[in-house]
Amino acid sequence: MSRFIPRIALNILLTCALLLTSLPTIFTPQKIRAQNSSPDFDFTHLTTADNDLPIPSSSVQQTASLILDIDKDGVNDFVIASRRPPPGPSLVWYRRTIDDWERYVIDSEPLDIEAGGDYWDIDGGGDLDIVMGGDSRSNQIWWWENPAPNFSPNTEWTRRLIKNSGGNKHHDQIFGDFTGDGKVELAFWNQYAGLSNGQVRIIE
Ligand SMILES: [Ca+2]
Ligand SMILES: [Ca+2]
Ligand SMILES: [Ca+2]
Ligand SMILES: [Ca+2]
Repeated sequence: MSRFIPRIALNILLTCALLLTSLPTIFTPQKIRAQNSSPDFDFTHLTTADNDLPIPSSSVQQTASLILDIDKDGVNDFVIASRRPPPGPSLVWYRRTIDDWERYVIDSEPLDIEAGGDYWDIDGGGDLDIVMGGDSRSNQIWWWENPAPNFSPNTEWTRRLIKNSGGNKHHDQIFGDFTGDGKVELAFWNQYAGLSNGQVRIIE
């Protein structure tokens, strides 16, 4: 489970960085020194508001982010999920280039994606695939097949259904070996599945 710890921390940092884009009057300096960190360690604040990054979607609700190395070049990329309204790409990734971030569309269709998401090589093809779950308007969980090495900014990934029944709302998913048999399962919350606080379910 140790692999999840740094990734979760990075996800939190990324989410905070994206949230900060809505607070330009507070965080106008481009360099933000991290509290309680080495004096030589700085964050660089990039924002779509200043065109440092392309906007992810016409949607005004960016609900989930993931950090993973999609193209397997040894450098992390990141994913942004959005939900309606208004319509727009529901899932994009930002590919790290030598000195910039390039936006690639994973899925142009509008989906009601909830906060959460995770990644794993679901099909065993040697590249990391992505999972997201539906919000309170959706009973679906989806996964997208990484098309590596055939990437282009407008080449969308194949989306497949993991769940299309039962209760709505799936706020968080995570891959792990929860049964201790050496094989990875997918666990997810299903908040509207019937119990007062929803249910945690595991799919092998
Ligand atoms: Ca990469
Ligand atoms: Ca794969
Ligand atoms: Ca693949
Ligand atoms: Ca297992």
